[in-house]
Amino acid sequence: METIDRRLAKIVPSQRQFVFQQTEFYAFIHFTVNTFTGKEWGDGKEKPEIFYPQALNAEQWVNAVKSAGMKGLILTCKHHDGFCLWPSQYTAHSVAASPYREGRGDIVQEVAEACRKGRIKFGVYLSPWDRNHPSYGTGQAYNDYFVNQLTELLTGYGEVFAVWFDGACGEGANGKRQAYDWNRYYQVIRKLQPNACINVCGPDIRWCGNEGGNTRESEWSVVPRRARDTEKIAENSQQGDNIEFRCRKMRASDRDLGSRAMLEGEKELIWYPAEVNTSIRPGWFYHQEEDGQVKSLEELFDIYLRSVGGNASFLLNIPPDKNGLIHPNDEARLKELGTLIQSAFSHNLLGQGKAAVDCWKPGHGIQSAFSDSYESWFQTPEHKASCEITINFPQTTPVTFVVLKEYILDSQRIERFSIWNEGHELLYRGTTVGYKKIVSLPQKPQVRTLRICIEDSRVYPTLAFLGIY
Ligand code: FUL
Repeated sequence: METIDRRLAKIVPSQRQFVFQQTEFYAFIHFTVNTFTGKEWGDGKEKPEIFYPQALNAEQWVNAVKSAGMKGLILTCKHHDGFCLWPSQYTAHSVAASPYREGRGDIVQEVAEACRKGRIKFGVYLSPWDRNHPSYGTGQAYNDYFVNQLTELLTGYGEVFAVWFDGACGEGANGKRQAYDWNRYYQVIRKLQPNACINVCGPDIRWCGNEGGNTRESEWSVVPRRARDTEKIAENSQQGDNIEFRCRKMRASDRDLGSRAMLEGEKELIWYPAEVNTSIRPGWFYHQEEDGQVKSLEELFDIYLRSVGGNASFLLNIPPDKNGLIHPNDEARLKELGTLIQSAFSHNLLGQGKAAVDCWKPGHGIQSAFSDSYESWFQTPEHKASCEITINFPQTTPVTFVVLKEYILDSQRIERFSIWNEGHELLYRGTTVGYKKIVSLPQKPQVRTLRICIEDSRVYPTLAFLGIY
């Protein structure tokens, strides 16, 4: 029988997931009638006349996003209130009925174009829960409506890198019950935008399980197939479907989704990497009273290190204000964050040192991990699940970060590693690496020698990149 570690090490990303994971850090933009009412969830009864951002400038959004080092943007084209930021031909509840650009505006278009111009990726959020459309709750008619809207978004605005499906539904036990035809939605997306990932209520990218920027100690991309259903709980519990049972009580927030012990006995396994989403302010939408509550630089950098540097991608929400602009406080913070990230990782000290390893597969020596690309990678011989990498510096050097990246095209394998100095002093002990692990050494140890011990892995470990900063 095949051993569990061999079975797990066969699970690899699809091409679209692999490309997506390299996006690392990208923006969420929450913007709708809520921006004008001050609410977080609109009820669908808002008058389109209230939607009037008089200075909207999508290029300002894109510039702010780029200044933080983000490589994509996902726009709430329709939030739970049902108001569409594009002139959908399937509803009157849209920008077309608002005073914005005298009813001739199309914010999806403006944002998609600004992204293209700024060379970042563009993605769409389309809320399945719709509190405005009369067909919501009727079954097929709403699914048709939803597919029509998806089709508009996926055919009218160029390449889309992500379709973000929110699991939220606040109808409650006595509210409307809509059976979403997920498989039909997925088929439409695959057909119209085959390179797009479907996030959260979708098969490609997994919600990390909280909205506070919390991350797991050990983040695995190889998880049980049933992890795909956790975000459909809100919808299914409304329909009396016993998904709790089907999911064997698995939740997106569970601490362990992918250790060997957890996966033992799981019939179906999938590659399903995590995404951490949080807002730069307390709310998802802009509220003037939160102008003084923009997350601090330290907090944002910390979330970045734990998400992008913890085998997850980071989706950071920045809500434009009533004028249709990103507030100067948020704008300034994004720029600071970008500068900090850039300076933290600008100078790889590995170049000054001499690296050696105690074993390697021919053609995959440690120097194969020196350049940050997937063209070459380090690998131990097939039967060795551990190895020891030693880096000697010509003089004592302060080290703040160690960056490790697995060659994930060959799965996620490392289970345990540690970092030591020349005095056999333990500097760090960790578990998973995955797409990227940023080890923070806030005490900035002065080292002459750094030893990285990969202590255990699934069959054999790989490294696509090793960096020391
Ligand atoms: C939640 C929604 O209810 C919030 O309004 C927001 O869009 C967040 C990203 O997802 O489920």
